[in-house]
Amino acid sequence: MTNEVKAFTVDFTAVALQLFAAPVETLSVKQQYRALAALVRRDYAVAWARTKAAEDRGGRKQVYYFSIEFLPGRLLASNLLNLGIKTTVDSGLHELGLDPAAIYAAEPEPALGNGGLGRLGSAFLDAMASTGMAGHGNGIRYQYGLFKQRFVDGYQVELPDDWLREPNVWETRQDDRAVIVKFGGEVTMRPGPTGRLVAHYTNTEDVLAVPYDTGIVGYRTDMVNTMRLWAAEPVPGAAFSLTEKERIAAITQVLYPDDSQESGRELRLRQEYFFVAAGVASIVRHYLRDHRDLLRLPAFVAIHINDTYPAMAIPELMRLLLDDYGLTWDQAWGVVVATMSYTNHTLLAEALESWDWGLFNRTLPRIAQLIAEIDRRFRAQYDPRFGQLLVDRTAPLADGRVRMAYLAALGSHRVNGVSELHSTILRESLLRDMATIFPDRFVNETNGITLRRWVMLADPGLAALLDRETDRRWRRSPRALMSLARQPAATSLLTSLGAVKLANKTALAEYIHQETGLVVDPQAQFDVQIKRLHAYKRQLLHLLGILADYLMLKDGQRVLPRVHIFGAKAAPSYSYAKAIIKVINAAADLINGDSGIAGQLQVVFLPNYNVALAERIVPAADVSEQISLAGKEASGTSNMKMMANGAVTLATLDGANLEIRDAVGAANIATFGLTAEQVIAHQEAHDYQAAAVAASDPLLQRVLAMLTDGTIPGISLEGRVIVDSLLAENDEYFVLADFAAYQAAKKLLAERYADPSTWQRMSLANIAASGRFAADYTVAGYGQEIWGIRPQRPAE
Ligand code: 26Q
Repeated sequence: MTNEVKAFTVDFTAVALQLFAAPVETLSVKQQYRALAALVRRDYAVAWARTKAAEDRGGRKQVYYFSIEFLPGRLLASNLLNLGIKTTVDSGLHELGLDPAAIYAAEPEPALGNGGLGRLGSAFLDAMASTGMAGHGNGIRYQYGLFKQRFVDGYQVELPDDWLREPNVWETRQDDRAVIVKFGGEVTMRPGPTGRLVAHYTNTEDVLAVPYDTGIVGYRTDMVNTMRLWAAEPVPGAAFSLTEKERIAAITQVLYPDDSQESGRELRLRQEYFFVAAGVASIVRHYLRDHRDLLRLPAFVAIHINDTYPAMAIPELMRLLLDDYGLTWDQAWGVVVATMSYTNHTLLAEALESWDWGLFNRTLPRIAQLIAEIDRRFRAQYDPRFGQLLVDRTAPLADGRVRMAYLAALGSHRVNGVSELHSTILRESLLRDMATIFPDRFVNETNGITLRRWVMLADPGLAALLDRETDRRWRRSPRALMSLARQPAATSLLTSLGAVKLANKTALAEYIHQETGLVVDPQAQFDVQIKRLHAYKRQLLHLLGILADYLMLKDGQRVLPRVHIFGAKAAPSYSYAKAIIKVINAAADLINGDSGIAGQLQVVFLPNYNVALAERIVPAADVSEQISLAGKEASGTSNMKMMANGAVTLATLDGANLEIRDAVGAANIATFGLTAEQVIAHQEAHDYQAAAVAASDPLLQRVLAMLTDGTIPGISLEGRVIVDSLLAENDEYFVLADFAAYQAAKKLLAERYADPSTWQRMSLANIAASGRFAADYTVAGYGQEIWGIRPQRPAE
């Protein structure tokens, strides 16, 4: 035992004893987890305090990343890794006869997000801390996170995620930093001492916002940034009824599990204003401790708006500057625009956020007034130059609604999309008129991922191999992975890569067996689709492909042995998505139970997809399905995660898939299907006829028949709904149009897979090219082009 390991076991035993008054070996795994976490917190406490003190000295510009969702994943193992003590701790735990993996898995997952948008926020916090950028998160401390998903008879059932029933060891409640947020009431303008009109609020509903801070530990740096999440409570000392108390608690009670439609609920509006107002107030208060001149705010503070949900930061900062600090409108607006920046994450017009003016006005009267004034001044200023039509199309207020994307773009000095294609479509189509008025505001920042979590933590076998090949350089300089692709790879490297993948697949096969009872063959190709369930992401295309393969097998044709693995949650109100889940599960039962094709085709839908489950699946993927309808997926990030773990992407020409293709070369990816331009052309010409496509393809006809003719038991309703969406409703997402091309692309990947050395070469090329998608580079790009800050330790 090394001295370090020894020292750890002594410390750990002592902390455990102190916390639970019992020897560590006799504690439950949960208790062991809590003891270890307490020890880890102690380890970074000094660095956290130092980071905050350095910040208080006020010299460096700080970024505040406002996001209604964060998805950090479990923190214990990641903190150990970033602190550089994971190997020591793993050995120490083994010395004590304990199981590190079990202890790490005892941590409840903080599921404070729906998917990509929340995960991206957390990846950025990790990357900023790791590269030495002062960047903090601002969000909501939801009492209940995203629902837990179970399948009952193949149907999705949602269970509440009561994650705070267990103590959250990572957070610190900061009572002395609480702020009051005001809702409702009336606003009157009265002349103040200087004769200017001053806003007075009466009859407001006051809510206490209490911050809970979590340290964000950078990879091997002494920087610990802060993720600040706000909880709503009654103001101490104020009288309130039980219903009032409940109304307040409701603000931070639940994460909206809906990323499909804008669900215009008052509570959501209150949530948005609550965390934004609290965040802006605490930033300004903090700023004024060391500075006097609010006109200089943008030199020291950048506020980033993660999609439009925090866009009220714009009128809220206006409100503070005007009402509380007496700036003039033009001064305040200048400060706001220079401080704010906005990322758009969606091209689905129906997903753009807008609010009913009446509701908005009742809930947030002063903010509504300010938006009306922003709107009025915008029209007055730009109408003469751009004409009324264009100004009408881009103004924040239209048709009795507040249009948040226009407000966000108007009040920010930068607007970005999250992949090249997405940013282009934003500029040329979705926000085209905005880009005409403000051409210099629009930039692209392609998404990125935390390679350390997705490779070092999730795939330690691969990480060890990459350490050897790059002399560990890839950990800090992910682009160093490119050296793997330069020379023809040694056979030994390819063989090791194959062995790592097989071991990962074997581990996932064990998990599948444990969770579902199904036995899958780790030698078969693992074909994976993991993401939220959405019509545009086209899990349905994947399913139709499986059914076609099944029919071919039954006809006696040979196909490559394949295991299809799904992970996806559907919004509880999204019945079409839920129908697809049911049909995939029912098809899985039929196919997995058919002894006539045993071992050649299997389908697994793993329940409760979340970050922890992704960490099991991603390292085991051979094929990464990224098959959204072109022009719909803003970027995607599971594509990057699986690529970094050596999967080959099966992709439409959408989102970041295009950049992945450019990075790996066309030979190391399988792309297929309509381009975004072709899709738009069909939509404009109204010349797509789904039924005609089906009629001309006998295999496709048989596949569709299976959905309604009873071949798949128990789906008479759902099968009908799906077939109707394809035929009667003319297949909004062009599933049938892309079907034949999809099958051909899949077949190509089957052929490549049949020759292990060819496949391993492709796999290696993907790993080698994945470095550029590290979030370390992404945040550096934001720093350079948007926030005006630099990493202290940039990734090379
Ligand atoms: C809206 C209204 C009411 C309640 C909830 C919502 C809501 C919640 C979550 C709307 C949208 C979301 C999440 C969107 C999201 O995750 N988008 C994804 O962002 C990723 C990061 O940029 C991209 O990679 C994905 O392409 C994009 O789909």
